[in-house]
Amino acid sequence: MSDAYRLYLVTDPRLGGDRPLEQIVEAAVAGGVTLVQLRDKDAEPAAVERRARSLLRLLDGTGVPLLVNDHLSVAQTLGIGLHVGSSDSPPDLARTLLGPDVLIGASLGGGRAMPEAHWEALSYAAVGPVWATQTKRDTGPAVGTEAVERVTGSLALPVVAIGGITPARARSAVLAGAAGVAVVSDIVAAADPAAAARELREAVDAALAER
Ligand code: TZP
Ligand code: MG
Repeated sequence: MSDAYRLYLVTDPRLGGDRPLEQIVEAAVAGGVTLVQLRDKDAEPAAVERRARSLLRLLDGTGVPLLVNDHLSVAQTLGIGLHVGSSDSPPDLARTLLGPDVLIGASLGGGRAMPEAHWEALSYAAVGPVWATQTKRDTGPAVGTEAVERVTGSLALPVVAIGGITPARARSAVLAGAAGVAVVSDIVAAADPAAAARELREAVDAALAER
């Protein structure tokens, strides 16, 4: 199951230039992305739901699951996974409403105090920013691969490293214990998102084989 976390694409509508998001996601999946999160901080729920439906059509038959950031109601309507930050819906509520079969993840910085019921509700934890990032403004300082090591050592959950990921850093993150990496700009802003994804995926696969 933790193979699903090898290369996690997190979308950002501001970074793709004038290319439709669907085009970038399709290319990235062809390049080896294993999970997709629809993340659009500015869109209304109805617009997020429309986008999610369009991505679901595109992902149909690929085996790549779609998660939505923040919007529990959209996840519920579409029966898809959910990623929550510290100020979003609590994971245990999300699990109760979404059921046992979808992926639910949460963001952690270097560590996050959460009631046990929240941890138990999660499918994975995202740790970051591991390296500095321009993509997310309201984030804490870079936590480094030490944080990945610490969290993977203390949590019985797959850990995904996020923040400033490049192929070389993907290797370091996996060697520190991550099940995979979550990437925004290295794929979404790339001139060739399929090639960017392929390079990241090769780095993750090679590091996992080395571990
Ligand atoms: N959460 C922590 S860092 C980050 C998020 C959503 C953004 C990562 O973006 P990039 O472009 O891969 O550094
Ligand atoms: Mg959030």
